[in-house]
Amino acid sequence: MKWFKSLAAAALLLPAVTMAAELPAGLENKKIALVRFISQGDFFQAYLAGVKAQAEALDLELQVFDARQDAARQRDMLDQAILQGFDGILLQHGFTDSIKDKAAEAVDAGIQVVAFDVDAQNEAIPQIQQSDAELARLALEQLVADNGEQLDLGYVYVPGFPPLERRDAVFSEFKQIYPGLKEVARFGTVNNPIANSVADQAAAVLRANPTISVIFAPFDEFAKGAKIALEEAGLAQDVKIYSADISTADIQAMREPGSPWVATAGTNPVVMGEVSVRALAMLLAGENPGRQVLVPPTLITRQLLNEQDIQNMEQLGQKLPAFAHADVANPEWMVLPNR
Ligand code: SR1
Repeated sequence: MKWFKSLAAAALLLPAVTMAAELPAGLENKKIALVRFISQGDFFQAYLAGVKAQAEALDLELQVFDARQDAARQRDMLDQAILQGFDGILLQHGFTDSIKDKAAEAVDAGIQVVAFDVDAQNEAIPQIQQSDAELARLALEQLVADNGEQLDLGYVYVPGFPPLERRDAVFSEFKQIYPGLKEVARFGTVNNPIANSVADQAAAVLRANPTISVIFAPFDEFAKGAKIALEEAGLAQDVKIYSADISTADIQAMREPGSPWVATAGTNPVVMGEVSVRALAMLLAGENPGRQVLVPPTLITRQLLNEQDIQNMEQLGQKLPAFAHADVANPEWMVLPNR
């Protein structure tokens, strides 16, 4: 049994990753930077966890620059990342105007750059996204299937964010296809804490628009805000919420008895973080992940969560494998984190 014990001891020393073929030489001793505009909320915390796990699996040194929703700070941080000689930069959210020229400067300096949910308007920078049009379509089709084509709805929206703008384009199409869908109020903010700020706005909107029977809130922090307002106004049984994104906290909120939050469409944000780093690693290895790196979303209803008794993201991944892993930016040699 001595051999068995030493084998078991050796196994414990192995890194917590799934080993694939040998890593390409281009990935040795590389430093990458995550330059993020927004970080508060379940989605962004989980996204960071995915970035860290995938960077560790590939032995990439990672530094996180957190602009905390300050566009000028994000620009400065991108500048710092260029000056500090990072080999790769992952841009996460932000505004085209504040990063476009700096992102081009990074590319010209030979730094590999990828962007998640921010448009740097640069052909050399792959764009990573959750197929936002499909995500909005899934949520809106469920909204119409549940509530019919004639209804007054409230819409939570903030312009300027590419994922929200892509979802908004699909919402506009739906309103044309179904003229009976009446958007009677539009509101929204990303001021921290986002959910509470949206709740304050939603409370006023609901008071002024008693005919609203549905709220379309295509960001989970927006949906949390709408839910708080509906519950405080005693309207949780009368108004339904359709959203984007999913997290363990969201699953619990959707499953609360009498919750108005009945459906959402999304991906696993941990997977989005992993895919973002994998796309960057492919560039560092001299491979092309493609101009658009898309991760398909899935619809999740309150009914499904209750019927399958899904309590958290881990169980969601067991029932719906799309939430555990995305076969995107995943060449033969890729080393995946163990989850
Ligand atoms: C303010 S933008 C918020 C969105 O970014 C990510 O795409 C998440 O899906 C979230 O809904």
